[in-house]
Amino acid sequence: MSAYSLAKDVYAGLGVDADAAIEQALAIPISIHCWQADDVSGFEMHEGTTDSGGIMATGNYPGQAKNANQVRQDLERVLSLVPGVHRANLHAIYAETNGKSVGRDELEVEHFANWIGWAKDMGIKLDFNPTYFAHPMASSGYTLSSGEPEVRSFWIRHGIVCRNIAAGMAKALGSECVHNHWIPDGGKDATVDRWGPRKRLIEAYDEILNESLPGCTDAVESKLFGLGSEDYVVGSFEFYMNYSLTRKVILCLDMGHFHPTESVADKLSAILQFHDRVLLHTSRPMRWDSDHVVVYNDELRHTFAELARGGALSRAIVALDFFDASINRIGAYVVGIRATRKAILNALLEPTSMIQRCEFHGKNAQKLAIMEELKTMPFGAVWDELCSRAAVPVGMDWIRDMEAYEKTVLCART
Ligand code: RNT
Ligand code: ZN
Repeated sequence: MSAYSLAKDVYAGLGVDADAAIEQALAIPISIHCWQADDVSGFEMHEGTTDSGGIMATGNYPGQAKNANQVRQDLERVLSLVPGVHRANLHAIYAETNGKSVGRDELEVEHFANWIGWAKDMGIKLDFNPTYFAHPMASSGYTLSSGEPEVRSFWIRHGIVCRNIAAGMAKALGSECVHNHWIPDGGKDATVDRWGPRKRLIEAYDEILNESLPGCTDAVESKLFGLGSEDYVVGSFEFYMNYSLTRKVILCLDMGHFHPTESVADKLSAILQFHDRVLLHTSRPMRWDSDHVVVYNDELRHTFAELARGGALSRAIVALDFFDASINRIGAYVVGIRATRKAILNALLEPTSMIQRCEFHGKNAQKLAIMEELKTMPFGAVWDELCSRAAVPVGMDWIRDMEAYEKTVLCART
């Protein structure tokens, strides 16, 4: 008897159908961020020095992708090592402009023609993000909420052209394109005008989102603090929670964007009482918003468990958001993507009604005992089966593939 059929029987004993869980777990799309491949650098050319805009990948492991072809090459390799349905998530700075300098407020869907063609070839869909950071016009630390009309209108134009690009991608690929707005705006220290920027930010988004664009699904992402915005973040959680609800756009929860003891998992059952869907940026904060590679830890497990318990897995849009330049970047991707899919599978294997019944009847010791036993159930055998059904390497086998790719491809990059 195979390890899987034994495991399947164990889960069946708890009333859980492992085959169905595998099938469901494979079908949930995970949007792979292109920016782990090149450390959030992008390929645009512009004059003057730029600040990273509050986010930064640290490390200089060999193999950073230096152009869009290399990013796509890396993503293809990654896709061959991870099970299930995936999408690719781009930022505006990944436009291909044929060596021409094109302003961020002049970008068009044509600048993403190669990406769209590639997505078609790969049979995947695209998501998109305006890039409101790492640009001379963002050097004051304020973009959409800036008090300088020129700066603010430049970024409003950027938001508008990016929505058109997202709608174009959606049309070309026959799928909605999730278009997530994150801005770095905020103050480093003792900010005394906290009202003005927030008021202007509302007005800016209202202008950007004015037109209804089929296929473009807008989301807004809050943050607690960033590099250079330690004291004040214009787009805080309270700001976006209210903005998204009143304007009917999607709220994005990045797992690294809250106080360290806050649980994103716990927020879901509150937010999804009011919202149809939520965008999740899976990330791993270490002491701060460090964007470490996602691993299969309690936070991730609890997040997906909460969604599954609420029958809400299809109401979460799952997108990865981490970047580590200190390790093999293919490895970073594969670890994070596999961990995310594992957490989804784990959630689907929970005998939820059984433990909820215990709780309902006040049998809380029994509940705790079952949950402890669940931790050492033969989950690994079900995960391996999922990988083998998806025809991707099982267990640690993918590591050799990563090493071979490093030798032949990554180390050859200069
Ligand atoms: C930054 C946000 C944002 C970015 C990406 C590149 O703190 O998390 O989502 O990481 O858009
Ligand atoms: Zn994010």
